Amino acid sequence: MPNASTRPKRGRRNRRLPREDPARNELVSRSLESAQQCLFNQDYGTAFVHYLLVLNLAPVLKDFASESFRFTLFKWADELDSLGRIQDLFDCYEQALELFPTDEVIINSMGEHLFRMGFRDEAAGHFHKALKLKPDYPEAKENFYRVANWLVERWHFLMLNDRRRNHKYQQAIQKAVEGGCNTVLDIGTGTGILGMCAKKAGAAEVYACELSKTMYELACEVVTANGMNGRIKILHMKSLEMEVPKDIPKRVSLVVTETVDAGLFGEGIIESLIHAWNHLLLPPQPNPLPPSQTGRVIPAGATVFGMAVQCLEIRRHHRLCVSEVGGLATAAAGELHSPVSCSSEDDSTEPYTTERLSRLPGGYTPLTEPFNALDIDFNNVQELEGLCSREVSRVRLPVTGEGLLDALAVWFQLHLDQESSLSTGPKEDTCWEQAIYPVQTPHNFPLRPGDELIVEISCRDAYLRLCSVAVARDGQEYRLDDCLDPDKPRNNPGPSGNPNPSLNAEAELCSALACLGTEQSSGPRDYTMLECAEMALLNNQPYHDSFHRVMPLTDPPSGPMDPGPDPFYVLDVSEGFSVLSLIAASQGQVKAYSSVEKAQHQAVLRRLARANGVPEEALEFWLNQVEDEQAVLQRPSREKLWSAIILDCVETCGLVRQKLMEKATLARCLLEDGGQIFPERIVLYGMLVESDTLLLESAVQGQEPTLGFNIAPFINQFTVPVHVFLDLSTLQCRHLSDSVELFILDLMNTNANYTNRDVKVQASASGRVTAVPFWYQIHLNEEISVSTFNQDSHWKQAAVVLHQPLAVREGDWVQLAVTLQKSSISISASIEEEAGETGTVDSVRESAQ
Ligand code: 44T
Repeated sequence: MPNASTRPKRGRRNRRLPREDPARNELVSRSLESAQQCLFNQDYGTAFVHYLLVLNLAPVLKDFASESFRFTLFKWADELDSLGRIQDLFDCYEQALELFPTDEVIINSMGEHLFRMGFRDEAAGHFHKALKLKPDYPEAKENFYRVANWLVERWHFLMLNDRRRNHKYQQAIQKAVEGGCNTVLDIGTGTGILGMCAKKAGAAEVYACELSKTMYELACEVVTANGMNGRIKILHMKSLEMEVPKDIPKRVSLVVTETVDAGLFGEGIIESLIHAWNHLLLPPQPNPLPPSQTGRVIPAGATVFGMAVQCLEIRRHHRLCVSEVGGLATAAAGELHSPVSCSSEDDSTEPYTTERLSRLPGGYTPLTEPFNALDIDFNNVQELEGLCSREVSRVRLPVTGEGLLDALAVWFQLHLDQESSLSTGPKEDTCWEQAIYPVQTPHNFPLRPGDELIVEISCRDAYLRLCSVAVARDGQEYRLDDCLDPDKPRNNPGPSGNPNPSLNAEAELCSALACLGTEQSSGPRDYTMLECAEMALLNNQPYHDSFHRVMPLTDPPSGPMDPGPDPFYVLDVSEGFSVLSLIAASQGQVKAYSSVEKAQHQAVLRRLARANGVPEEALEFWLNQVEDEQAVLQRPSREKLWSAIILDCVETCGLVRQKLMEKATLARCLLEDGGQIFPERIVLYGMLVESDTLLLESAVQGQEPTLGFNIAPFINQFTVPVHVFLDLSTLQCRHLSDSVELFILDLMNTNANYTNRDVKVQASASGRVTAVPFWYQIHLNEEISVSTFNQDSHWKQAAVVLHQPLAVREGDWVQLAVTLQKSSISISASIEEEAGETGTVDSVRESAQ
C-alpha cells in the first residue's frame, strides 16, 4: 500500500505539481514500464505493486491502465488464493477499490473470492453493489441471483405477504402498548415492521436491533421512508451484545421478537430472551408495579408439537434406499448418513432440516397423532434457564398408522399473548415450514397400530432435539436409534447395520425384529456422511442405470491371451460424491478417474469397487484443485487423451452449472478422436403457469402498504426473478400451456450454441401467466436421456417469475424471449399478435423481466 508520502499533496502549491515535476513524471513512466514488463513476464505480484504506485501518483492514467490493472489484480489474486495468502488477497482488493471504488468488475470479482472462502453474506453484498453500479452486468447478475437468498432470505417476502400473521402481531403489540408498555425493544427487526407497529401504537421509546448488515440497512431505509427516522433507534448488533445504558438508556417494558425458525429455537430465541430478561427488560410480572415498570415479551410462549411420519421423499434424502444402482450392488458402501442428526455431537450436522409437509412430492403418512412435545413460557426466565438442564423426557406414543418410520415432524403454536396465537402446523394455511428430524438408522422398521413409539425429547445447545429411540411391541422394547450414548447400558442392544433390507413381508419383518432384539452392538457405529442431495443422487436409480447403459465403450477382450485394446480413459468431473466413475470402471477395459475428493467418500468407492469385482487399478482418484478447471481436466498421461468425460451439468437447485459451457469447450479439447462428453446435449423445457405461491415468495405483493407501512419498494429491490429448489409436481399452480422446448445446449459442439432464442407457445387455458418453470432433458447420447423432472430425480426444478403477469386467453400464442447468458436464464413473455388479424386483438400485452 503506498503510504501518504507517495500520494500527491493536496495543498494549493502542490496542485499543479504533477505536470511540472520531472522527477515524479520520470518515476511514473518508469514504474509503468516496469509494470508492463512484469506483466509480460507473468510476475503479477510485482506488476501489481508498480501499477499501484503509478495510479496513485498519476490518477490521470486510470482510464488508460484500468484494463491491464484489473488483469494484473485478478492474476495476482488467483496466485495469492492458491498460496492461501487470504489476508494479502483481500488487502490487494481493498487497495484496488481505493483506486477504483465504483469498478463493478473488481467488486464482483472480490465477491467471488469472498464467496469461495465461505463469506456468503459479504459476497452477496458485493454482487449487489456491482449490480447496482451496472444493472445489466451479466456476471454480477448471475452471481447475485445465485446468492440473493443469503442477503435477504426469501421467507421475508412470505412473512410480509402473510396478512394474518402481520395483523395478529400488530394487534398484540398495540394491546400491550395501550396497556402501558411504553418502552419497546424489537429483537431481530428485519425490515423494522414490529418496531414500527410499536411506535404507531404510541410507544414513547422504541429500539430495534438486527444482526444482518443488509437487513439493518434495509430497516433504516424503511423507517426513514415511513417518517420515523430518529423516533426508532436501530442498532446493527446482536441483542446479546446490547447493554444498558451503552446501547439503550434503560431497561424496556416490552420485548417483541419473531426470531423463531421452523424448529422454534434455531434463531437462538432462548439465549436472546435469557439475556434480555437479565439485562434489557424490567422485572417480570406478577408484581405490584404497573405495566410500564414491569417487563414482558411478545410472543408470551409456545407449544411445540411432533408427529411420526412415513415419507419417501424424506427417506431418499437421508438414507440409502436402493440395493443396486447402475449395476453396482450398494451393500458394501457401509452405513451412510445425511448431515442431519439429533444425536450427533459433530459440528457439521444439524439437528433438523425443514420441509413444507403439505408440498412434499408423494405426500406423507402420519404414523402417530400429533403429540405435545414441549410448552415454554417466554415470560419466565427460570423456565428458560432451566430448559437446557432439564432431564431428557420420554414420551410413549401410540402408533396409529402403518408404515416405515422416516422422520419426526415438528411445528409449534406461538402464543402472542393470552388470546392470540399463530400456528406453523402442516395443516394450516401458512407459509411456515415444519422441522424434520429424519431417522438415520439403516433399518426399515415398519410400525403398525398397536405399537408404541418411544421418543426422547431434550434440549441441548439451546436446540430442541427429538429422537425416536425404541418401539414397544407385544411387551418388548426394540431399540431403533443410534442416538444413544454407547456407554450407557442397553437392555436390547441395537443391531449392527444391515444397510438395506427391504422388509415388507411379515416373516421378514419378524426376523428383522428378532435381529434387532438380539444382535450385539459393538460400540458407536462407523458411518460416512453424504449431503442430502448426494444421498438423493445415489438413490436416483434411473440416472445411474442410464449411465450404465451408455457406458459400454468397448468390446471385452476376445480370449484370456488377448490383452485387449488400449483401455478407455474415462474422467468423471461431477461435483461431490459420484459413483459414475465406478460404473464406468465396472465395464472392464476402462480406466476411470474420479473427482471425488473426500477421503471418506473415496473409501466408500473403493469398498464398492472391491465388492463389485472392479479391479483396484481400474479406478483412480483425481486429487483435484477445485478452483482450477485446467487441473481438473488434465489428461491421464502426457500423450493420452480422454475417451470420455462426464460433466454434471445441472445443479440440484435446478440451474445449469456455472461455467458449464467453458468446461465443455475445455473438455472437448482433451478428448481423443471419437471421444465423448456425457451428456452430449441438454435440452431445457418449460411451460406457462399461473402461480400465486411463486409470486408470494418473490416479492411483497399488491399496491397496498403492509400494515399501513411503506415496505415493499425497499425489500423488493432484492427480488430475484429465478426461483430455485422448486418442486413443480406439488407447486400450487395452474398449467396454462403444454411443455415446450426452450433451449438446447450442445456440449459436443459448443460453437453451435446460441444465447437468445424466441419460442412460441400456445396457451391451453385462459389465465395470468406469472412464471415459466423449467427443467432439463439430459441426453447422454443419441438414444438415452434422463429428465430432471421425474419422481426419482434428485434435482429440483427452477422457474423464471415474470416481472409482470401476462394475461392470456386460451389459444393465444405467447412469445417467449429466452436468453442464456453465462449460465443464467432469463425469459420475457409477450402475446404474439397474429399477422393480418385486425380489430380483434387487444393492444399488445407484454411482460418482461
Ligand atoms: N424463517 C421462517 C425464520 N436476528 C424466521 O438476522 C416463515 C423459513 C421461514 N438480530 C419458510 C417460511 C418461513 N439479535 O433478520 C433476521 C435475523 C435477526 C437477530 C439481533 C438477535 N439475537 C437475533 C436473532 C435473529 O432476526 C431476523 C429475523 S429471524 C426470523 C427467522 C415465514 N422458511
